[in-house]
This record gives sequence, C-alpha cells and structure tokens, in this order.
Amino acid sequence: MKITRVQSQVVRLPADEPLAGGPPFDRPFHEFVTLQIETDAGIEGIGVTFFGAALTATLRHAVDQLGALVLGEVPLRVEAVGRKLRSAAAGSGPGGIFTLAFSAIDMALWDIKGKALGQPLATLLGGLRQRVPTYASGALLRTHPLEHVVKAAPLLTEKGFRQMKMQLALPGDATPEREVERARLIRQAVGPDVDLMCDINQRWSVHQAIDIGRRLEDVQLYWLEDVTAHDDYAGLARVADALATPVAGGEYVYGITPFRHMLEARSVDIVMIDLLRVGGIANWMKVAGMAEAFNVPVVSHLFPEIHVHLVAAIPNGLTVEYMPWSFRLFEEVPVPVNGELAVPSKPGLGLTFDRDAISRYAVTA
Ligand code: SMN
Ligand code: MG
Repeated sequence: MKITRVQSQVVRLPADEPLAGGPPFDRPFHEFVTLQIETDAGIEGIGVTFFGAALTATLRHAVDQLGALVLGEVPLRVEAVGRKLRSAAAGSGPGGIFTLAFSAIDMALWDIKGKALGQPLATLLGGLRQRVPTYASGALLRTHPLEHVVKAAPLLTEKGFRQMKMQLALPGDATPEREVERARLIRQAVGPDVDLMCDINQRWSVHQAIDIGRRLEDVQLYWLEDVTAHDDYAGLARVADALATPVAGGEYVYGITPFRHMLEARSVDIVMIDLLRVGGIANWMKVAGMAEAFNVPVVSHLFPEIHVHLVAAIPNGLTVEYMPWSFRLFEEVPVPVNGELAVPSKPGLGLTFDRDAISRYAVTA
C-alpha cells in the first residue's frame, strides 16, 4: 500500500461551552488543521492538529510540506515515515510547528493501519477496556463568575459526570483565601463523591503552590494540575513532595524526552499527555509505557474522541479529558454516558469528517 494524495484544510469552529452553557473560552473560535491521506488501496486516513492560533496558516503549510514528503511511502510503516520526516526537518523538532504538523500525519497513518486491519485503534494499541472514565473540562474556568461555577458544577453531575475540572489562580488580586473559598464552594455544590480536579496552568510560584495546595487539602482534590512552570522539574517535585494531593502535569511539553526528566525527578504523580505536542500516537504510547515503569498513571489532554482509544488501550490509563472543542469536525463522536466514554467500534480512529461542517467553517486562504 502506498500514499497517493495528501490534502489539508484550515477549519475555524465556534468556541462555545456546551457542557454547562457558560461563557466561552477566551477566544471566540478554535482553529484546526484537518488532514486526509489517500492510498492506492482506496483506504483514507484522517488527522487533525491545533495550537496554531495566529500561526494556524503556518501550521497548515507545515502539514502540507511534510505531506508532500510522504507521497509514495508505505503508510503502515509509521516509524519509517517518522524517521524520514524527522530527518527531512533536521533540527527543527520536537518543540513547535514541526511536531504539531507531524502529529497530524502520524494520526492519519494509524487511522489507515486500523482500517487496513479492520480494527479500532484501541484494539491495535492494547485493547484493555471498552469504556473509560471521562471528566468534564472547560465548564468551570477561572474567568467564569463564582455564581456561574457553583451552579454549573451540579449541572455536570446531573449530566452523569462523576469527575470534573475547575481552575484556580484566579485573575485580578486573588488572595489564597479567595482561591480556597472558590474550591470549597464548588466542592460543597457537588458533594464529596465527585472527583474534582483543579488546573493552575503554571500560574503559581513553587511557594504559592505549596502554600495554597496545603490550604486546599481538605477540599480533597483528585489532582492539582500544572501548579508551576512546566519545565521546573525540581520545583514541581518539591510541590509534589509537600502535598498529599496528587500533582498532574505534562500537557505543555513537546516530544518524549521531557517526560523522562519529569518522571526521573518525580515531578508529577499523574502524567498528562497531549497527543499533538508529544508527537502523535506512536510517541503517546511510548510516554505511557515510560510512566507505567515509574508506577504513574496517565491522562489525556483535549481531543477526547481520539484519546478515548489511547487511554482505553493501556493498563495505566486513568481518565479522558472531555473537552468537546473539536467535535463539530466529525459526523459522529463518542458521548459520555454516566461519566464514561465507550471506545468506538469502527476501524482506525472510527471518525469521519463532517463534510458540511468542514465546508461551512473552512478558512480559505
Ligand atoms: C487547557 C488550557 C488551554 C487550552 C486548552 C486546555 C487546560 C486543560 O490546561 O487542561 O484542558
Ligand atoms: Mg491543563
């Protein structure tokens, strides 16, 4: 089987907040680059990438340039294609546009592999489970008014979620007392049985993380995420050591090697892997294996419709972030039922681009 054609598209989807009807994220839209790889066997693989923001057109161009290099290659030989692209881009990756573009191609190759073998990706990669826990994310943001989040959180439990993520490191002149109060009120609103995660998005210093993290301990957070600068491995390790609450992190790093440093330094108790920044499905699995060897669970970042396969495949997959920003790209996506996502049974990613949505939201350069 050989690759015969590669096509990309920029798609700008509205950035609404569908889980609890809250105010949207801080941008009115999210821009994606979609990718289709055709083969001479009539099998087509799809991929998607993101995080371009003002550089989305550049990211698409990178996808096109790497796409031109895979014409004629055998799509089932994922690592051979990977080596060719990495060496063609010389010293440019991992660490930015190269890796984000590369991940879309890797994803499409795995989609082709699944379709060629007639198996869902989750089965190809390990096939541990048919359903995985999922948590509501994006509905309890730090920018949302307190009155909104205390109503939104119980709404999520009514929708069947048993896990949800809030954010702290509040904007403006927040005090530790105000931060803790917000977490307490959300905890009160959902009761003791809900797993409540909290994301700091690198906004605290090591000292703030230890101080506020200790004050938060009676809120019983399921994890505290990205408590300080993502690459301060020693600082993160100090926080992880000081707190009973598990510390999660990893969404900001590129490639596989930073995870080695993070794990060796015991910087995190839970590894979060972003499919695009890690460098695609092959690399995601390598990091998950590394975490397993360190007795550490892994969780996903964004793209639940794809990550459901990965978290379901492996023995140390904990939960899938349910952040439905990319859903409109596809005809059909897994939806949470009683706080779980079912693994799609169709081969490959089990996803089909929604042609109408893509043409409606396409950005023509
Ligand atoms: C997040 C932050 C910014 C963009 C997307 C997602 C967040 C998360 O850190 O964990 O989902
Ligand atoms: Mg996060």
